[in-house]
Amino acid sequence: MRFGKLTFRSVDVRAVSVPLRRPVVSKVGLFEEWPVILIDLHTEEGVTGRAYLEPYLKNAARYLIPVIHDLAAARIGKLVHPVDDFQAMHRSLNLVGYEGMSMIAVSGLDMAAWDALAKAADMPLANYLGGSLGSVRAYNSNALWLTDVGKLKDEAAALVAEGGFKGLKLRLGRERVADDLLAIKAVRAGAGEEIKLMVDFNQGLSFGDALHRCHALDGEGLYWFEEPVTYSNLEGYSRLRDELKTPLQLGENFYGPRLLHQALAAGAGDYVMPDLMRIGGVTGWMRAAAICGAAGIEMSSHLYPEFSAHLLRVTETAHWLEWQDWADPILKEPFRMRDGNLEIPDRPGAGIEWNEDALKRWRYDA
Ligand code: SMN
Ligand code: MG
Repeated sequence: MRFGKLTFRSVDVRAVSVPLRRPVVSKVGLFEEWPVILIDLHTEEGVTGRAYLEPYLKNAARYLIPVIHDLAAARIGKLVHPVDDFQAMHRSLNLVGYEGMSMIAVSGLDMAAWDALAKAADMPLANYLGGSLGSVRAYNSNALWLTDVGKLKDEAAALVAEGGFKGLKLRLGRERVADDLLAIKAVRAGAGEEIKLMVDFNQGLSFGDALHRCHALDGEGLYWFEEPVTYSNLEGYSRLRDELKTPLQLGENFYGPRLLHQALAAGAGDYVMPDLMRIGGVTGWMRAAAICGAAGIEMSSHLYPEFSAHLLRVTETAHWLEWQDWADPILKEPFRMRDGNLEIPDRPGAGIEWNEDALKRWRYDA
C-alpha cells in the first residue's frame, strides 16, 4: 500500500486483560493478568496504524482511554505528521502536566501514527526510519520474580530454552540479603555461569537499604542493578553510582526525553532503558536516543518488544531489548526469538495485527 499522505479519521480504543503464564510477583505489585489497551488509528486513505499500551492497572483504562479520545479529537481531519502532532499534543497538556497518563496517551497515539505512515509507505518501521532490518540482542524478562527461591533454577533453565537467551532478568529485594544471594546462585545453576544476569529491585529499597544491599551484591558479577530506589531520587542514584562497581540501570519511568536528559545530567545511571509508553512513543524514543548517543550512554528497551526492536535498529547506543511475550496472545503473528536475538519480521509498519478472536475472549469494559 503506498500513499503520499494520510489524514486522521478516528481512533478505536479497546481494553483487554490477558492472563499471564507466570504471574508477576514484584515490588510494584502482584499481577495475574496483564491489561493491554489497543489503539487503532484509522485514516481516510484506509490505512490503520496500530499500537498497544500496558498501563499495569486494570482500572487505569478508565482514565487513560478518555485522554486518548480527547487528544485524538483534536487531530481529526488533519494530516498525520507524528513529529508535529507530538508537539501539538504535548503543548495542549501544559496546564494539566506532561507526565503520567498524559504522556502515556500521547505515546500510544504517536506509535500508532508512525505505524500508519510506515504501512502507507509499505515499509517495516525500522526501514522507514532509515535503518536496516535484522536481529536485536535480547534478554528474557518473562519470569524470575520474587517467588520461591527453590523454583528459580528450573525456571531459569526454561527461560534460556525459550529462545537461546544469553541474558536473563532476576527480580531482587527479598527480606534477607542471604535469600537474594541464593536466588542469584539458583539462576546461575539453571542458566549456566556464562549467563548475563540483570537484576531489578523495582524501586523497592530505601536509600540506606540500597546502599547495604547493593554493596553486599556488588562482587557477584551482575550485569546491572536496576532501579534500587524510587525512580525520582536522581541524587540517590548518582550517589549509588559513585559507590558501586556494578553498572546502574534506570529509565523505565522517565516521562519524556527531557526527564531522561535531566537524569543523565545528574549522573544518575550508567545505562538507561526507556519505556515507549512513557518516553513519548517513537518520537520521544528518537529524541532520547539522540541524547544517549551524544552522551555515550547505552540504551535498552522496556516492554513493547515489537516497536522497541525496530527502534533499537536505529539507536546509536543500542544495548539490549527486554523480551516479554505477555502481549503475544493478542497478536496475530507474535515475533520470534532465535539464539537470543529477536528477528524483526519483514512486514509493513511495526508488524503487529490483532488476533480478533483472542480480543473477544479477554475484552473488558473500563
Ligand atoms: C517490570 C515490568 C513489568 C511489570 C513488573 C516489573 C520491570 C521490568 O520493572 O523492568 O521488566
Ligand atoms: Mg524494571
